[in-house]
Amino acid sequence: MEVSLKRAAEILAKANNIIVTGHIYPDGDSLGSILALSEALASFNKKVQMYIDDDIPLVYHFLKGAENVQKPEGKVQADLLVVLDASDDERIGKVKSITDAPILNIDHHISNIKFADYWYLDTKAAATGEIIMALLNIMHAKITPDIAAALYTAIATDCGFFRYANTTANTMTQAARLIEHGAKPNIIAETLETKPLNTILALKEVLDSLEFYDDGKVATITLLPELIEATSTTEGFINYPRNIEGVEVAVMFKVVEEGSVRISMRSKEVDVSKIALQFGGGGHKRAAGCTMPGDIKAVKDQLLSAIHRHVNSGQMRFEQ
Ligand SMILES: [Mn+2]
Repeated sequence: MEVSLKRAAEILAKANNIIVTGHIYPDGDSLGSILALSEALASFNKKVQMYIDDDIPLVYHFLKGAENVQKPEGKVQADLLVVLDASDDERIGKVKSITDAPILNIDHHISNIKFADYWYLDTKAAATGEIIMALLNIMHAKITPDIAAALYTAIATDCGFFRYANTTANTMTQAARLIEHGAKPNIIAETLETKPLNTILALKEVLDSLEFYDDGKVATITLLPELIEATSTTEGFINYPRNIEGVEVAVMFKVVEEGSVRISMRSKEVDVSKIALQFGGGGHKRAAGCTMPGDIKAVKDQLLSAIHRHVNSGQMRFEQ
């Protein structure tokens, strides 16, 4: 059932034992939203448990409470499962099976499949963190400096630090309020932008893999397993092909293991969420991803011909 944000607040108010989760491959938005909502719920004396079926990238360990996020195991008592920033229950991995509690999903992905018992979806929000900010307001929750840092991280990371097309006046208004509540933009930006040396060395090789298709409108980078092993993170790599003049769609192919390729796409105009959906993935109009089985050559051929059709048809363009 679709619910208003006010109704979502009521559902949260009624629950006492709450599990909060987000998608696998956690990012700043999913993790920041989980930490912020969980701290707010705990301040209302709720029992809150945070679960993510994945490791939390080192770069986010500075967020208070990140150390309390658990990996799912066995069965957990709860009367509500809150799923943040995930469009599909497949995306929460094993957390799906630790409880039979009803699910409240709060999300901003256009590809959301409306799997939950209750869902609030705002595809105009730049980040789930932006929605959580509004929710905390309705709940009259106190925005502590830790909540402010978590939500600022959530919002800033999903809108490329207020540079992407999803950045709205509301995005900046919420960010401004978070700064008033103690978020430190310089410290958060510096922390997130600092990269280990191994990542910069990996980037040298990644740039060697640059390829162009469709008259330079499509640019790809490819990461093989050894390279993925050698770097602490691949975050931000896709911005290099994305930022090249004339490139419409940027693709990062990650061969995580033999026979499985993880794909991230970024675009300027083409709706890449539709391409990702075609291959069982999802995301946003300008940022989407999927995982495809097969060897890298076959996967590349398949995906690039799908992109080719979209880039050249003009049909998949969308209005600003
Ligand atoms: Mn998000």
